[in-house]
Amino acid sequence: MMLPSMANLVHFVFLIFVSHFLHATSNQIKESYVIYMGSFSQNRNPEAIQAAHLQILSSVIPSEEQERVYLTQSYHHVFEGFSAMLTEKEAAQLSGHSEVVSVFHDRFLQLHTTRSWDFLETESGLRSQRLNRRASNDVIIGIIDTGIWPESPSFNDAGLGEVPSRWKGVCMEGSDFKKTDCNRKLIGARYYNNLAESTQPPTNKSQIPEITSFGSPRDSVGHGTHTSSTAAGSIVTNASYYGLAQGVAKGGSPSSRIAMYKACSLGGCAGSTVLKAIDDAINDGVDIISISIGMSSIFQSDFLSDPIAVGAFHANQKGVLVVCSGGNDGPDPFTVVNSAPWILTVAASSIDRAFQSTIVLGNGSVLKGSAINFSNLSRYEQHPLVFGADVAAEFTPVSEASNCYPGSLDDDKTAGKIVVCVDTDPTVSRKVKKLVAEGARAKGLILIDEVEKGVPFDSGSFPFSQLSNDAGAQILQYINSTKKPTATILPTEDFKEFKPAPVVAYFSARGPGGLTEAILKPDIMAPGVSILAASIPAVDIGAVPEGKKPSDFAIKSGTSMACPHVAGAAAFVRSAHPRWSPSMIRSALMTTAITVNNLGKPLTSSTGSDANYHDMGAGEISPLRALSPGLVFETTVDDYLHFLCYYGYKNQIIRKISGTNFSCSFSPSPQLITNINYPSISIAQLDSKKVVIVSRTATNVGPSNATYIASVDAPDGLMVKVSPDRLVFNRRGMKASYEITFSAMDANKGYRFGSVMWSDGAHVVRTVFAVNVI
Ligand SMILES: *[C@@H]1O[C@H](CO)[C@@H](O)[C@H](O)[C@H]1NC(C)=O
Ligand SMILES: *[C@@H]1O[C@H](CO)[C@@H](O)[C@H](O)[C@H]1NC(C)=O
Ligand SMILES: *[C@@H]1O[C@H](CO)[C@@H](O)[C@H](O)[C@H]1NC(C)=O
Ligand SMILES: *[C@@H]1O[C@H](CO)[C@@H](O)[C@H](O)[C@H]1NC(C)=O
Ligand SMILES: *[C@@H]1O[C@H](CO)[C@@H](O)[C@H](O)[C@H]1NC(C)=O
Ligand SMILES: *[C@@H]1O[C@H](CO)[C@@H](O)[C@H](O)[C@H]1NC(C)=O
Ligand SMILES: *[C@@H]1O[C@H](CO)[C@@H](O)[C@H](O)[C@H]1NC(C)=O
Ligand SMILES: CC(=O)N[C@H]1CO[C@H](CO)[C@@H](O)[C@@H]1O
Repeated sequence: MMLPSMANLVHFVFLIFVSHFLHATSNQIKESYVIYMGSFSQNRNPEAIQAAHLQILSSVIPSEEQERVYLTQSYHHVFEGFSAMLTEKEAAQLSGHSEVVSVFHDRFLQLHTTRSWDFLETESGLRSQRLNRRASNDVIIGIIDTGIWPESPSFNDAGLGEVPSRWKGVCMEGSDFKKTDCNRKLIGARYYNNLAESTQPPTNKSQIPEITSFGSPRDSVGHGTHTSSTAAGSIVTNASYYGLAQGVAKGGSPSSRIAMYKACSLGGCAGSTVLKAIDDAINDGVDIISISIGMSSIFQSDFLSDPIAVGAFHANQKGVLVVCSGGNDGPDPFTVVNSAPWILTVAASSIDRAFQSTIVLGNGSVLKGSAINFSNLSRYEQHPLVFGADVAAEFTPVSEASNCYPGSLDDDKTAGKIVVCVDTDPTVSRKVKKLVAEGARAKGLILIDEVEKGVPFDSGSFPFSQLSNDAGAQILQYINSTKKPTATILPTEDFKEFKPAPVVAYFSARGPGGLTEAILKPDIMAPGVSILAASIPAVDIGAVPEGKKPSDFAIKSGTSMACPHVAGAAAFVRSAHPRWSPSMIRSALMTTAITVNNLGKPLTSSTGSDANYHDMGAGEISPLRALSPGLVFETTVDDYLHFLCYYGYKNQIIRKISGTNFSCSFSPSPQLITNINYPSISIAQLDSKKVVIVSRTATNVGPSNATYIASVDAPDGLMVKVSPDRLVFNRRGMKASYEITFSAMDANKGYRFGSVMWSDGAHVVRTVFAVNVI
């Protein structure tokens, strides 16, 4: 027998020690888990359900730790489940329980403006004519977000009728929020205790734990106030951000009601809390739920371990449309989140408003930068100009100083000067660069950053402007060409009717979806760059220009801002068609979306290349056109159950989720997902030697007698044939089916994009497709 060497022995002992240690800790660390138990089927009261859940929970928790038998959240309105603090082992035990569908880590979800603490936005792309239409004011939009600032003029209820009698929601009070803060616009407000705050079990063990809430529905972040007013804010004339973007501010559906579910704080939102908010919102009676939050695209989990996907499924089953932001992790492919087929997933675009801040160089050159700043510098006074690399602090790499890296600038050399920095290191955000320049007592900052230039940054009163690479090269050349370079940065001006617009925002998350490529995601695009909407009064020093009152409005960017535009548009469509199902509304918005910009050219992404359907979904929303789509593609709950089946979930699980006797008619097969009656088409794999046949069923929602003729827009080498290519309807509500045959004889490999259009002369019904040729 060979003796282990001393070193090996030590290593061996060490490993035993470490694995013991890891074993022990992984069995002791308690983390928050969500235990999802499917549809609410039995006629039990909440107390009985909670008691049953506590019993299940106590079956896995050792008797000496019974104080942990405590539900941090309890779901018992529309679906069943709870969240609790568990060890990994206990969680695994619960996932084997016969009544449990899934057990998942209670992850923190992000507000989809995470990159937009840097960002800004403009005015709603929804045009004004439609306000003149007589719209029902019975549509209720539930917003799951950071709370609301009820005093904002956007939430005044002038002209609104009584709160719809079916409304079952509440207006929860807090130390700084009274029942009277709700009105006929803001009809409900709930808040939830955060994960971190709810980990303390109750002291009295014999009590059925009652979740004691504290806090307030009031927004202390600004995000929820902004999204709420974008979705359904009342009309506010002469709104502006310190004079910028001046005009009428209003939500996508100014006649709709708002209910706020404050599940998030500045740091994000616990998934368990978001799930609770969805359960409450459905039960309260909302028609549409707007969620501008999601998982990071890196941590996407499967549909049944994603609280938004789970909650949205049940919402859809109850006739509630759920609209979600697709995330800000673009422009790489596979970054879109909230991509379940029962969610309306939103991408972000720019609008036709630009914020420019002019730079005047000492030699007389004028450069157009992009920024929102309230610079007090004047055209007539020049300031010394330096490149960051030339004013590096001692022992600092020049590359760091050229990027305005924290600590990289020599204060003595930057004080009183305008500093120029580049953006070759993406780890340092614009916000940080601005703080670095400000901290180094610079007079202003000029940033050379081609990519983020399209999303103007709000630097408050610090003079700031952002240049393209070309203009940046010119300014660096100028600095080199003269002994005493100088410049000034003028305050921002906004330009309307900026062209081209809309343009896909570079940050907007892209398809295809990471979980399945057989559903085309995102679904649709809406304004999400530099959007003006209500906010909380600014609290940061420096954010308020000297001598001004804090603004009631703010300019923000992100798919967070795009999502409530679509929620508002959906409410608008619903107010005209109260009986339409969520999928009919989604179809109407998607098949009527616009794919050309205000120059009459195909929509582009921020790099200038043509945008494809993985960038923008079906295109930019057009709420007015969505009112009369002609035909719609209805996606039923049964379709979604088949989706789960094709995706690979077991019958038994699907029955629990749906609360029905559903039975899969086919074995799991990702290809079959393409056949779900969705208003767009995605083929995950098209073998160039084979054909794929996709079927769709259209429902006539236009005039009774209508004949639609098909036309196809297909890329070179891709054969697309529609059969029949003529659909005849003779009544409203009538359905007609057709097949589309795809074959890729000569098409290049990779994703190819196109569309099928049905037209009756008055309506054009556009179904976009993405086909992956292999
Ligand atoms: C615990 O709660 C029960 C039921 O509400 C009550 O009867 C009992 O007095 C409480 N015990 C303590 C220690 O507060
Ligand atoms: C509109 O707002 C601007 C700045 O906020 C103010 O100077 C102006 O007087 C206002 N105009 C009207 C008609 O209220
Ligand atoms: C601009 O504002 C700064 C402080 O915010 C002040 O020190 C400076 O004097 C102002 N300059 C002009 C020209 O008003
Ligand atoms: C400026 O001059 C330096 C040295 O003379 C040179 O390395 C650099 O490339 C020049 N930069 C530009 C933008 O011309
Ligand atoms: C200022 O300098 C830049 C860089 O050398 C040059 O491109 C530009 O033409 C100059 N402008 C004027 C008005 O001379
Ligand atoms: C499921 O099927 C059983 C037996 O066929 C029936 O008794 C039960 O009511 C059905 N349940 C539902 C939800 O349809
Ligand atoms: C539709 O066409 C049928 C004949 O095909 C006719 O009888 C009917 O009146 C028409 N309906 C309308 C509303 O025009
Ligand atoms: C607060 C402030 O200075 N706003 C200015 C921003 O820029 C516009 C256009 O130059 C001015 O009109 C505003 O006064």
